[in-house]
Amino acid sequence: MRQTILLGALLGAGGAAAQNSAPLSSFEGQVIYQVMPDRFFDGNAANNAGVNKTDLRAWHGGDLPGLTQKLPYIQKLGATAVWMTPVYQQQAQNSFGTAAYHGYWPADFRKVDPHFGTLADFGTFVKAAQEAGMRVVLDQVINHYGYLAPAVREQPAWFNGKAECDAARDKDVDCALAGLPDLKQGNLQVRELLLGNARFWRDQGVQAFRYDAIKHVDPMFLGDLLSTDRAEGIWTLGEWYDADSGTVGEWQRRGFDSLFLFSLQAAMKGSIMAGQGLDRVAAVLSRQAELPRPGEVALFLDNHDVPRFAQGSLFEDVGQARTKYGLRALMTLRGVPVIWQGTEIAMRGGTDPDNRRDMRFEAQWTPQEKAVFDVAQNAIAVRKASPALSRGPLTLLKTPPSLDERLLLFTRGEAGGRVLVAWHGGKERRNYSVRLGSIGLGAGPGAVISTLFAGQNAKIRVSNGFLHLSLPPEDAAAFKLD
Ligand SMILES: [Ca+2]
Ligand SMILES: [Ca+2]
Repeated sequence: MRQTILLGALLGAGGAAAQNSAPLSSFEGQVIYQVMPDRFFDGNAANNAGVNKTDLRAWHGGDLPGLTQKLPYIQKLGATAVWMTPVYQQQAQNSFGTAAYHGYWPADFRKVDPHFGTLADFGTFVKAAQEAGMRVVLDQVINHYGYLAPAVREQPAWFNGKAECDAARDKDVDCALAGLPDLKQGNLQVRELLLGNARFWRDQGVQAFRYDAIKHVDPMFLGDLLSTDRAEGIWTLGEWYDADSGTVGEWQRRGFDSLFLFSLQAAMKGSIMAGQGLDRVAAVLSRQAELPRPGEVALFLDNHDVPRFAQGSLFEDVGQARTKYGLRALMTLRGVPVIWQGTEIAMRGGTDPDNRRDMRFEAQWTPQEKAVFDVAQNAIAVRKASPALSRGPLTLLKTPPSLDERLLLFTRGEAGGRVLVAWHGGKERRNYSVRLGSIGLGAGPGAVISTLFAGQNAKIRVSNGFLHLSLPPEDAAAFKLD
């Protein structure tokens, strides 16, 4: 398989040349807000055919005009980019009792589904986002059509069937994902269709693509697609479900700017929400060297495909408190944080479609939800104001083994502009004293340094060769060292 892929990269449509000449696109320093338009905000009731807001499997009426209307909200949170799940024309019918509200059952890749609005509405959104200084990340489906898309009947040669699946060396690639009509990217018409789709949406002015289900796509085709995107300055973010650092690193080398680091999401959920040791997070961070471009990797607490982060506690107040911890922690990491709509208010919800409840805005919030938003907004602002937190290298400090389940320490940035980060999993407020030499930190004695986060009582002081930390329970803090 690896040999095939290398060959693909060499033979790809100008791939090697493009990679050498075009500057790498970068999202380092960005904060992405993920939106599922149908579940975000309804800006035009005239396109609400078949809408039933009492059924989580039906269309709910959210659309592109609604997204444009709520851009100031996203800006107020502090995000700098918007990733929207697909807005293509979808199959008209339900499958498995579910409508195509989520956007992953395309019927025509170059039309906007009427539920979402028109191509002109898309253009209006892109223009409004750019005028607000924000980038647009568009979800791209390249693996399949919707179950009932007309193309499936009209173009049988475009799809892998049972014979192709049976003969496949890589079943993940050539067999249907959840039974979806699986595109044969080796077919020249399919290849031209998909490369043309990317060109079509690049021409609408987007800055980045989030590519869906890349584990299931012909890797040789992917290499060619990525080199054309790169030549056009498009940032590419791949979704390889459950990817760990090794997989992310491998695909960054093969042409993606970024992948979602699912292994870190799992570790953060376990450590922050489920009370497992922080050594799980340290174990993932210790694999940074496997990432060619660690500053580009997409980091998240949850998304539309996994249960909501706050759902990890049976109790709403605990879920809210630990979501504050999670949001602060996320903003201390190296990479590109991605916030799924509603996580900034600790929305609850189990597996799909319960994790896709309608977004609620300020007027509908409880005081507790407002308090989570305030923490999210402040944590994002702190990150954006700090070159070390937004772009600096991450250096893991060696926590004493007796403390490594409840204390995670690292620095961000370089000498002269460093920030010390401390995640504390303990259930109670605690003071810790750690010998500077043992954690590899060489700072002189100094005054008390307070946390950068608002409304948090956390402080450190260096004296007599020790780092003394005073930390609130279950929270992440950041301290400007020099
Ligand atoms: Ca609507
Ligand atoms: Ca496939």
